[in-house]
Amino acid sequence: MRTQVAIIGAGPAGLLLGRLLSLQGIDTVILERRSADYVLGRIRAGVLDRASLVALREAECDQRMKAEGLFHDGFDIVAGERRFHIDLKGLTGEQVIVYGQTEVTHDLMEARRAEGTPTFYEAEALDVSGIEDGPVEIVYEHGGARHTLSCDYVAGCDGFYGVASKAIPADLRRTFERVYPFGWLGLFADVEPCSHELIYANHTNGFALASMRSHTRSRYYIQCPIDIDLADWPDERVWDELAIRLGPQAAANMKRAPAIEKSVAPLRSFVAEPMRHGRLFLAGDAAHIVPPTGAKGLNLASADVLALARALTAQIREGTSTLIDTYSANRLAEIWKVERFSWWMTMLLHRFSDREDFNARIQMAELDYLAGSRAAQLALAENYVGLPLAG
Ligand code: RFL
Ligand code: PHB
Repeated sequence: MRTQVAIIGAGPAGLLLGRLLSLQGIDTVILERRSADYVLGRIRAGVLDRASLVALREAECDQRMKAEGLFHDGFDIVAGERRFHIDLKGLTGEQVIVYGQTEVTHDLMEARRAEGTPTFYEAEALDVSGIEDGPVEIVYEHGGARHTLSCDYVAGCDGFYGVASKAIPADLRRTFERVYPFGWLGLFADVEPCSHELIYANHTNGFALASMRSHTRSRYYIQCPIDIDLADWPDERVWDELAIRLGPQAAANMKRAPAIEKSVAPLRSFVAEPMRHGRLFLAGDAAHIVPPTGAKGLNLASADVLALARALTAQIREGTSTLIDTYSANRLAEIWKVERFSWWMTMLLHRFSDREDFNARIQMAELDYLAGSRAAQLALAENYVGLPLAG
């Protein structure tokens, strides 16, 4: 089999790239290790910023998001006894949209199905070769047999545990990582949210977040030790902890119901440099991870893919290499800003058991400053809605 751009991974990054390239008349094949149902069943991101909005619009896949997404003007921060509002719209003129990653994935899968462009599910890429001097080939396993996909370019959209980045020689690759000493226990329930906007809480028991997917579906998270046994966390215990951490106002409005999903996610910051080597390009979680506190993972993937689709289109259709040559450096400059923001939000809102009193006091001072300073709120808001996109 042969294609112009082989895409490894059918998460949001891979599907979005496939769609943007198809609209430019460029051939793609997507290889995805999991089944379509498995990919659709992964409950992850909930908040879309400017990058995802622009990307879905360019992909002509934003109709349902615009009709069913919840447009939010801001969110609340709870810190100790105090609850204050970050007025995203008033500060930046922009909103964010609550629209689940599962819905984004569903819409992109449908668009690809309607185009008739090939996606192979349960097709695991095992090896990528020839990215420096060709021929470029991907060996993959599908239906119990090994196959080869030949292509002009490879897009590694295969997430944190993917294989694409391993094709970059180890001596040219540099990674930066910070693993946080806790995780998030997430709970999904078919109940009305406790607030019409998100609530981020810093409590002495640890961080908590009240989010949602719709007016009838809530998504909650609490900070927890990474090695907890979920059997020790029956739903009632999670609800009790949420009620404590989110504060009395949220607790009074909180409706409880059995969890339809409950899981623990680790928190990590990670960047791999460079994002391009020869004919291989990385995008999304394959190149970087942010802790979810700033709601940026999916949005960063969207911004990568917007830039990569433009770069590959210019190269393939016009033979202009400027954009592919600058892809890695330009994206990394933006990515590090988002890494900084996500790290800052994480440091601001979580409990660090090994922290000295000094650091705890600094955290309280920072929250106090944020509560009272328009300048500090603007700095938060402009990052949360998404910094301006290059180009
Ligand atoms: P994905 O979604 O991990 O997709 C990669 C795909 O590649 C496949 N794959 C392979 N396929 C073929 N061959 C191989 N060898 C392969 N190896 C891997 C995988 O099966 C998979 O389908 O990466 P992508 O597309 O880059 O998308 C990134 C986002 O999924 C991620 O950044 C976000 O979910 C992060 N995130 C959030 N982002 C936001 O923008 N806003 C949020 O509110 C937000 N909340 C979250 C989050 C992530 C969370 N978790 C669970 C980590 C909340 C949580 C709890
Ligand atoms: C979510 O709804 O899953 C969500 C929202 C905001 C975040 C992280 C996750 O910062």
